[in-house]
Amino acid sequence: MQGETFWQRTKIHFVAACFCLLCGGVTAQIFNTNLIVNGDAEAGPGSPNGGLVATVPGWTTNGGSFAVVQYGASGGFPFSTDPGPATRGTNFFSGGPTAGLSAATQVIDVSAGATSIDAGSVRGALSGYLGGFSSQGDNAMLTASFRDATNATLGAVSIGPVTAADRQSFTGLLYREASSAVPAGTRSILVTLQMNRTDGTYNDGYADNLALVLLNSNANPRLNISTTTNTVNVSWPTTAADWILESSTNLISGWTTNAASPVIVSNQVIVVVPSHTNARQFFRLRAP
Ligand SMILES: [Ca+2]
Ligand SMILES: [Ca+2]
Repeated sequence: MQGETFWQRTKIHFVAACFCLLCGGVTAQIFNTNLIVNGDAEAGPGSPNGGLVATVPGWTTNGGSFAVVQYGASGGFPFSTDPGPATRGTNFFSGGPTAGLSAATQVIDVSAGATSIDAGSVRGALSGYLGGFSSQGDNAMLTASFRDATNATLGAVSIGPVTAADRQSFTGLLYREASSAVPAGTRSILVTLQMNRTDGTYNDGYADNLALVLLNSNANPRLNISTTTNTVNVSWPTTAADWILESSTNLISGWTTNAASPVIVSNQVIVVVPSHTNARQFFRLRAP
């Protein structure tokens, strides 16, 4: 229950019950948001045939033949209907036409979160879709390396590779996620996307929708509540838009995902709950 926020409501009046929630006084921009720039491969051009593109915004390509390719490109690439992200846009990352090993990196400055990181309250969640071509073993890996102020590596978290067996030899991309505590002393994170070729000439390691989100247990979103005659309006900041609202008639058990659909107004996620459905109801947010 630590770090969660609860609200208690009665038929007569509403009582704000806030437990275990502390504001850490940190810069919120680095928490609860995807820190990878252009993780979806949509910020620049995509090749219609698997070839190289002029630029890959946000990424530094480290040799190899790192490429951005359109779904459905000619030559045998994933289609928009193949396994992969539900929202996949136009492009994905690829190992490219010639190299056995292709890589791209980006460095994320997280020094603004130093206080919380050094207090040990921050976790890094890495996720993305990784894949390959048919029965070939070509694959992709994504690694986030936590580095101190001198760029020495303190730890890492990675996802992949997704094997041909994982894909049951279908062309496409599968979701993977992993998380790790961010070590005290971390000031930057080196993100490395690496594609490895095992078959043929083309490097068919594929990736899309890559995300690195830092979660700060000392800066969990706060729930707000307001009422009208017939409704209870529960809201929280859009910086935690992917958190899940749960409700129960008691604090001990019975927590279920609230069925009401959220709407976003300005910088708030709002869930409107019909009033007086229960004599007492509690709400909490669960991290995704
Ligand atoms: Ca994409
Ligand atoms: Ca290949």
